[in-house]
Amino acid sequence: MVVLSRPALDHFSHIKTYKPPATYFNEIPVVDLSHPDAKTSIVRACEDFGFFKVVNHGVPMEFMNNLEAEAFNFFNLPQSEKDRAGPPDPFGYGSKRIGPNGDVGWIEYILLNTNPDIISQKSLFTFRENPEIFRSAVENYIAAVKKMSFEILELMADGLRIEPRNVLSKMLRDEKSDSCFRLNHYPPCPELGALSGRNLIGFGEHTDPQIISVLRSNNTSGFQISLKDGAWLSVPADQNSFFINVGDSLQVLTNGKFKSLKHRVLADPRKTRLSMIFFGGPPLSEKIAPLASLVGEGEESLYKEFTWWEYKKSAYKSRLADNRLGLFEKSDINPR
Ligand code: GA4
Repeated sequence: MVVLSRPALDHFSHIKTYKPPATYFNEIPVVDLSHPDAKTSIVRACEDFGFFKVVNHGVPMEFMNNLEAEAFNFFNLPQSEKDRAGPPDPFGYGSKRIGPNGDVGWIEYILLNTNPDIISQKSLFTFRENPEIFRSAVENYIAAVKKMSFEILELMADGLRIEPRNVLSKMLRDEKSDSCFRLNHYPPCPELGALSGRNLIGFGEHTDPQIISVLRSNNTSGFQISLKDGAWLSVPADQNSFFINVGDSLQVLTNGKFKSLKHRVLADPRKTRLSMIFFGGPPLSEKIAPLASLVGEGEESLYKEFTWWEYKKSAYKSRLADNRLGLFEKSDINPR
């Protein structure tokens, strides 16, 4: 990524550095997947936050480390090499521009479709000497993370006491599941010193449109979640764990009981952040509407039914920070 001068930096959004009270740090829910009652803590975390950290997840560290190393190999290539894998359509390599509608961030990334047939050829061919090493690092990692996602969604169904227990996971297990995967590289931004007391936005605030997102990063923090009172809470990095976000579609499926959480990433002046995120989505033709068993007696369904394709189409017309679910709400009762 090209180093920018102070005036050029002004094109990026920055915010006044904000330090939330230290007590907030104790609030991030941690779910031990090996605990017999993991389902109860998952449900509580999704209701209260729409976010939690997962430990004892069973994904081999080797897969996480291998992919991290391969990702760094890619991002350390000369710019002209990386550009051959872009621009994103939406898959492929992208730098600074996020999505098609004018959002920018202090970031470069690779976006991949996780369908095994189409793990983007475009981004992998740049590894002309070792495309297979990169491909297998991506595939091993995604396979293990998918497996963990299925387990989490099944524990969620158990915790919500809904049947069958694969009611949520089957949307991701489906071979037509429209899931995607993102490798995000946030280079350090030393020029930030010039913007004293300010932070540069790496990835602007947004909610994820899918069902769940599974994030893993190296040990550089920067990820922040939005709390109910509007404050931003910095999530301490933990390279050995995963962080789960409820997506918009899961908010709808649970009739607003689970919240899709707004989050963002701030750039660091000194350290490189590398994150990998699996976005678990349903097949394009899947109908998304509150599950009947989750609309209690006397309660109303808060959302109109839509297909994932309709939601996705409308999401790609929006800006990152937009409230994408607004269009699909039945009345003006806003569950957020
Ligand atoms: C946010 C979640 C995922 O990163 C993503 C993003 C997508 C993109 O980068 O192309 C979007 C964004 C995300 C939501 C609104 C639209 C589409 C950029 C954007 C402005 C891959 C996704 O599925 O939705």
